[in-house]
Amino acid sequence: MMRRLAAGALAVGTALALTAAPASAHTSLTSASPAKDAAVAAPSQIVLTYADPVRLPRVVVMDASKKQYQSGPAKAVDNKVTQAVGGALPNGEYTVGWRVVSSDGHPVEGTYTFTVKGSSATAQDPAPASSPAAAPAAGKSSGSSGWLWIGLIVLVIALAAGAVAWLRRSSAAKG
Ligand SMILES: [Cu+2]
Repeated sequence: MMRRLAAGALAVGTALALTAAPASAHTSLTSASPAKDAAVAAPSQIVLTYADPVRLPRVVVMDASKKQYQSGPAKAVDNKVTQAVGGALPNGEYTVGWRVVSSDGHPVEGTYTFTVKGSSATAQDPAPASSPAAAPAAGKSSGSSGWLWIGLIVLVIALAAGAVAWLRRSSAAKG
């Protein structure tokens, strides 16, 4: 009796698994490092492992004040996504937000948290240099050097105008 029940349950389970197969073709996160809810020393990278190969990964590592710590783009190799972390993470709770495209073309996303403890870094440390926000900042600095040149040219013109005015005035005084 029990064996027949077990066999029946197995058959039903197999049938469900087969019919569910197309729907579950999009992948899921199977493990992460640091792991979900883990309390760890400051990690230098986040490694996410999926059930299937993934593409176009995007990973954000954020502290409680929404400051971001990921450094550079996430890399996907087969079913593993690696995201470097810029600088040492101060103690506290972090949220990892991730988004990947699974092999069936569906985007999959999720979040989880982990905690850093025993870190010597303080919350006042500057943000990692190579966060995506650094790119517009670099553009801005070249823009400000452009303004510096314009400022210099204006200054030269002003000096020249002043010199001309001074020469005119001194020649008028003579005449
Ligand atoms: Cu799918």
